[in-house]
Amino acid sequence: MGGMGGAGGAGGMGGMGGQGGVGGGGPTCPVGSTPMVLVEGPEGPYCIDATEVTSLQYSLWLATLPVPNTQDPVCGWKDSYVPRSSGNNCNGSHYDPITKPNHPVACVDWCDARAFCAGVGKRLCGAFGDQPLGYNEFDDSTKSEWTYACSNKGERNYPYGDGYQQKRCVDDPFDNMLNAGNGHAEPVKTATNCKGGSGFAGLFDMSGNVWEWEDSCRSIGNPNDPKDDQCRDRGGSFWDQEGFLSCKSPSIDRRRDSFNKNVGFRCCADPNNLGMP
Ligand SMILES: [Ca+2]
Ligand SMILES: [Ca+2]
Ligand SMILES: [Ca+2]
Repeated sequence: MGGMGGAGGAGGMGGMGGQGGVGGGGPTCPVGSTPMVLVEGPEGPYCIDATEVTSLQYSLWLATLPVPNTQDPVCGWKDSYVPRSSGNNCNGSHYDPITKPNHPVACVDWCDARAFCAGVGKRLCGAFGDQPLGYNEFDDSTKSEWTYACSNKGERNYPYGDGYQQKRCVDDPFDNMLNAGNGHAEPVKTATNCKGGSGFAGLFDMSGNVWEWEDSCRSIGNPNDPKDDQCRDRGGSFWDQEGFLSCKSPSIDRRRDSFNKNVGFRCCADPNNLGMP
């Protein structure tokens, strides 16, 4: 069983624990890109990135020269996956894989996030069973992969417990200044106690640091324009205080094509059922 520690999901493996472990068969998470945590979900095991996707990880994907946007009709307007370096508080520091490799990539829109996840063999977190999540189901841990993992299977309001703890995660107070939009993200896992409990010990920054895009959108505005549709992002950021930082906080309504220095993402994936029939 020692091998399961790497997946961070040993505590939540339940009945599958006996078959788990590297070399012993059972579900494991995809290797490569961002390390993942194995979660025993209500509809079976799934994987979620242990951290927000970093600038270094994003750069390695960009280096493969992904072509926008060949697969997803709602993202057919994309002509580049390079994070924005101007507008909406963005500058070159929000995607700097050389000097800030472990900072979360920010200034990316929903389509960037979706394309990255697919490009590395994962998917943007949504509903169980590899489905988009209903726009108003963000707070339902029986539906949302993101919320289920963040809330320790629906048991908690925050990854670490029921009550909000200032500076436990990278929130606005974290840098000891209430500077709202003038704050900044930290390298992933900087808030070492901003993590899930027993079953999700390796899961960091679900509250705060950067908001995280979710596969949960609704058609709104011009019905022929997917850019002005609204999509969820989750968990709040360094910009935010208590109201936006819980596992069940809704996003501000954000356009599919919106980007900002406090918005990034992480991916989910189906496990590899090694050795399973
Ligand atoms: Ca601050
Ligand atoms: Ca986050
Ligand atoms: Ca629209």
